[in-house]
Amino acid sequence: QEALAQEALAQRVRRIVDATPVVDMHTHLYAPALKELLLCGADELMCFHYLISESFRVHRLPYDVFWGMSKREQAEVVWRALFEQSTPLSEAASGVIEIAQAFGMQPGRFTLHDLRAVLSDTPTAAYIDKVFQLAGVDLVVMTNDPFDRAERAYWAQGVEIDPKFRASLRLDTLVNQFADACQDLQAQGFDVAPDLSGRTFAELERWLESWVERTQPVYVAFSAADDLVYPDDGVRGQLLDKVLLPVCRRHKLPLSLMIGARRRVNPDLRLAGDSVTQASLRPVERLCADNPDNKFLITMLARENQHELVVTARKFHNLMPFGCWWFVNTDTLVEEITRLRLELLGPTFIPQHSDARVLEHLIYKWQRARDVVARVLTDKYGALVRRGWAVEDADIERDVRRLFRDNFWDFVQA
Ligand code: REL
Ligand code: ZN
Repeated sequence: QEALAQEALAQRVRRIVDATPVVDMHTHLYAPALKELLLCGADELMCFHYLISESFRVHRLPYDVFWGMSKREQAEVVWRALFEQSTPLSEAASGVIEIAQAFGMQPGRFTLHDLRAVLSDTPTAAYIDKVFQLAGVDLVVMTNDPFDRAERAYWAQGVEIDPKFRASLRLDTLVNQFADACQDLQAQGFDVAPDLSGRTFAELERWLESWVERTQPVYVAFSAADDLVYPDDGVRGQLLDKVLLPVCRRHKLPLSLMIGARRRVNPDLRLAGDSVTQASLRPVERLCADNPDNKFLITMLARENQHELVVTARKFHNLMPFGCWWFVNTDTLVEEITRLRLELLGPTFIPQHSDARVLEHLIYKWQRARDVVARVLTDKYGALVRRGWAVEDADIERDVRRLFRDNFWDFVQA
């Protein structure tokens, strides 16, 4: 009897979770107007840096040999290592199988050749729509870097951005490599100095305002390792207090911090060479406490930081925890983190973002997020029902909408 009731509940939750479109609040996808920056198709999927790093553990090629190959050849090397010489058991490798299945590939075995035939390597409008529809996503947030020359050139032309794509301003270069940023800004005619003297703050503000105006971002962001300090009278602290936080306040933009990425631990692996570190939550706590009129979206890369992040969110309503980022985006850890957040915050967090780098990633990343969210919610609703609290479809719909879209939009618009 009880098993039957639980099964019926699972089906209701699943139906609602599947029917609720997602707002994907952090991706590395680009609107089609930014041309070659939007990646899709089988070869790009194989050259995803998650798979590249996994493939090196199998093929063991010298780095320069691998990087010297064309994208097509690299894709073939990765395919051979992870799908022919190995069973695609990892999170990233099995994701490819899920994408193929969503595109109607015959069950059984397929080859890279078959995958190339089923997926498109040009992101036509129809193809983008198809992927969004298969993924159940209706809007994605891009990661827009004003210091990326290719990207900057498109924005300078006054591109028309497809409304399914929204911008976010990613300021890692400014905040983490200020000397480089300064050189670049000086070359663009801004009167800035590496020692922050003279008109630097006013000029940085003028620069940031121009990017807010141009891209209409939904938030401003940067990532850090374990070196974030706040309060801080160093360069980063002054940039925060005198430029980023005031501009965010003026435009009611959240500041998104992605904490715990230790960059270039193995530079030979390029994008795949970054690692993880635990970080202190104290700076986040101070940021939230000292800047009550700012809003902070926070994600942390280390599993060990997840509990403290959730506790900190209980203390500060201007903190919104989001996503299970990169190395914690695995079936086991997403489940653990989602339960933890639900148990300590109720449905007032953003459970997931895709971090998609290739368009088709949206499909498997969101299928998985939906699987976990449905499983955890079913469990929690089941316990409520057994304790005598009725759970209606309308309740489930409201909760799932919050988790998949409203918590993000309400926070951005607050
Ligand atoms: O936004 C970020 O900093 C990271 O998500 C990326 O650096 C990383 O390479 C990404 O692909 C991870 O999912
Ligand atoms: Zn990312």
